[in-house]
Amino acid sequence: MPFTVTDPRLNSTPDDRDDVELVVKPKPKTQRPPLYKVLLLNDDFTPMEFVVHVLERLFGMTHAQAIEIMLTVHRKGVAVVGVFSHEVAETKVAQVLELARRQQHPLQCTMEKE
Ligand code: TYC
Repeated sequence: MPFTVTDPRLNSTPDDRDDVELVVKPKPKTQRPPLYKVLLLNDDFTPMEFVVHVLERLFGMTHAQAIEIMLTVHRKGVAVVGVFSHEVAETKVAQVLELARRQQHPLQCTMEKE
């Protein structure tokens, strides 16, 4: 005697089976604050030693790191010198511009959202 299939799951497509687990990534409740790159720009007048001094003093670089980054700016026109919160990036830019202004160097520094 032939038997009848009564369980509907045995006669369904994968989409409507009730044994399929849905894995939903929970939306993070805390958003990370945006980060900002601080950029140093090249010019023809600021002395290399002054830029190296600024990078050591304000960005905690070793002398070797500072020379490397200064030369990157000199050759390429711009380099990222650090990534910070909005407030810290603003402070770093202001400090660079103030040191340059005091020595009458045209060194430019700016920030950009990452
Ligand atoms: N180009 C400058 C020079 O030849 C050096 C320099 C490097 C200036 C980096 C600015 O951000 C700078 N004296």
